[in-house]
Amino acid sequence: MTRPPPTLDRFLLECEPDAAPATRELSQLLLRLGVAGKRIARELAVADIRHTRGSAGTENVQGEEQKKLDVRANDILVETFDYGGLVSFVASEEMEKPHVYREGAGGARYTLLFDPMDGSSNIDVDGTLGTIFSIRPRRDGTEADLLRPGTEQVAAGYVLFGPAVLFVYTSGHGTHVFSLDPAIGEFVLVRRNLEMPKKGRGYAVNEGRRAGWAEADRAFVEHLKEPDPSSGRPYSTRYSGSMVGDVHRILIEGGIYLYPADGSSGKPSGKIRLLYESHPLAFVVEQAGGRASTGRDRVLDLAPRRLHERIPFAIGSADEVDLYEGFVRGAPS
Ligand code: AHM
Ligand code: MG
Repeated sequence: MTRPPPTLDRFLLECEPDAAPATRELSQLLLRLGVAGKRIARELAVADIRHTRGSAGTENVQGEEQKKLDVRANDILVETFDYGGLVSFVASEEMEKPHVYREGAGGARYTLLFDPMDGSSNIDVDGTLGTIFSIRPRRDGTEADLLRPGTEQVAAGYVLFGPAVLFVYTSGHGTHVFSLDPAIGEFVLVRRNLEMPKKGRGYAVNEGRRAGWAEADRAFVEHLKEPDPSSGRPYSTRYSGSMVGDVHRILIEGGIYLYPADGSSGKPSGKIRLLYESHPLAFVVEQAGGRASTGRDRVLDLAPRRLHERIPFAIGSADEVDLYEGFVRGAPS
């Protein structure tokens, strides 16, 4: 009898490296993130019918407009962990301060961070979106638990809302991809230990913001566009407005995603948030053989000083990230 590919719950039970109690709790946590992902996918699927697209009329702590679905996805995630004492608190791109749970908060082993709806500008046009998550060990139960390097993440991943709903995660033992089978309502394993290409042929960056970039960023992108068949150039631009969508493409096809510092639009450190976006995606991509860098430093080595800190962010295939760092150091290929 041929065995069907495992569902997420079976994979977590059978294939997570050890069955220590902490690992079991981690499996529970990941499973619940899968449930939250399914609920958010459902919200997106019926958004037009329920008239839930559009602005919520509020701003987040970074002064960005919140959409109704940003708020709804955040509420779903907060509510998902409001029982069972799995996490002591959650922190989110959409909340100024962490939300502390009362039940079991003291005994929980983990904390959870998320960007509930990544690529918010795609909400109103039915474009690709994602939910990014990062799981960390709970230490003293204060915000200081979070202001630590990305190497301390226990697990991280994202749910991609595209033509299919994908659940992608790592717990430090490879990166695995699951696809939601709507007929049974379960995530099913489609790629185990994903290995991304060492080199790609695409780049993702918002070139409309070029005027605010540093010279090295401009020179790097110009270099990618210059024809040189022997080194695979020119590269193709693939920018969707959703980093999860772009990074997922890069995981499969190779290439680089870039959000540099932008001096002209009030984003001297770029847009991407270290804790909710950069750290978790860096963990996933490194586990698939890729790299993530500010151009100078390995992203997973960085510890933020503040919860909502942003960093210039480059992520993708090892060759392209190496090349980018060469430009930043002033030593192009
Ligand atoms: P968000 O989490 O508020 O949606 O912001 C992050 C997103 C990324 O997914 C995307 O790559 C980028 O912001 C798009 O920003 P811009 O419109 O400046 O290109
Ligand atoms: Mg985001």
